[in-house]
Amino acid sequence: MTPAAETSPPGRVLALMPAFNEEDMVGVVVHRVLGQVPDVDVLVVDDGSTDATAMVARRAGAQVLSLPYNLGVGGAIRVGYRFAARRGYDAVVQIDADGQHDPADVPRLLAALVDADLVVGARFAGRGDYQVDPVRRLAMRYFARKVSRIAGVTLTDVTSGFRAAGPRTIAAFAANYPLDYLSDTVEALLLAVQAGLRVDQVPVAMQQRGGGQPSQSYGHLVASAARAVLQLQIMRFRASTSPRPTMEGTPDGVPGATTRAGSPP
Ligand SMILES: Nc1nc2c(ncn2[C@@H]2O[C@H](COP(=O)(O)OP(=O)(O)O)[C@@H](O)[C@H]2O)c(=O)[nH]1
Ligand SMILES: [Mg+2]
Repeated sequence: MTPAAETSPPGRVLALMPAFNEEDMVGVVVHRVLGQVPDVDVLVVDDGSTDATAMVARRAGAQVLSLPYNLGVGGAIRVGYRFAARRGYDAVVQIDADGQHDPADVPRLLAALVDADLVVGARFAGRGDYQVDPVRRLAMRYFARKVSRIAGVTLTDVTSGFRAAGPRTIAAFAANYPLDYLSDTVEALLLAVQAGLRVDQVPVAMQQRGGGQPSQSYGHLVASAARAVLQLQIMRFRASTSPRPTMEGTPDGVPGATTRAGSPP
């Protein structure tokens, strides 16, 4: 990939940032994203934060949608995709507000949209030295294997929330985006695959949190993982008993897309 390709954004780009009590880092992240992509618009979906997240984000140059009560990450992302679809954005890049995703990776994610409808920023795929505890790591590997098998695409990090989406994915996710924790990453990928969208991944570096608190307790993580496993089994069963649906029947239908294998890890 040439440096020119890395720096040319695919049309109008919206950086979509779900944020819950991220006053420590959201300003830095917004500022750095604005520095990475020419003419990017940044939308922070402030999800009932009780701190100064909205004010800090606005001061840094973001548009802020403040939700009246907490919808969770999936709900905030769905709101963001609807915003992008209505306003005719050509690409969305989802990036966390806590500083864990490096805005310097955004141009590479966007550049990969030339050949894909949805690009996942894959941690542990050769860039950076981010560590997670062994239990989480095991769960992540499990989901990656399952999703890759269902999708017929090699994806090594299906719980990453660092993603870029092209116009077809924007239409699909504006129409339907899963709300539950973990579904917002794992199930969203499967929805894209089942809609016939092309999914790919690029390696990204992952940082430790820059401030604030992780949103999920360990107990909630385990419960979410159990629910996601069940969901996967149901989706796999459905996939094995019915023909793969396309988006042609949906209001935002985007016919003609195909799925192809992602990059190897
Ligand atoms: N909109 C919204 N964003 C949230 C919520 N919980 C977490 N986030 C944001 O989602 C991103 C990832 O959250 P985090 O707790 O760091 O998840 P982790 O990185 O998977 O541990 C961060 O930008 C958070 O601010 C929520 O309830 N609503
Ligand atoms: Mg985080």
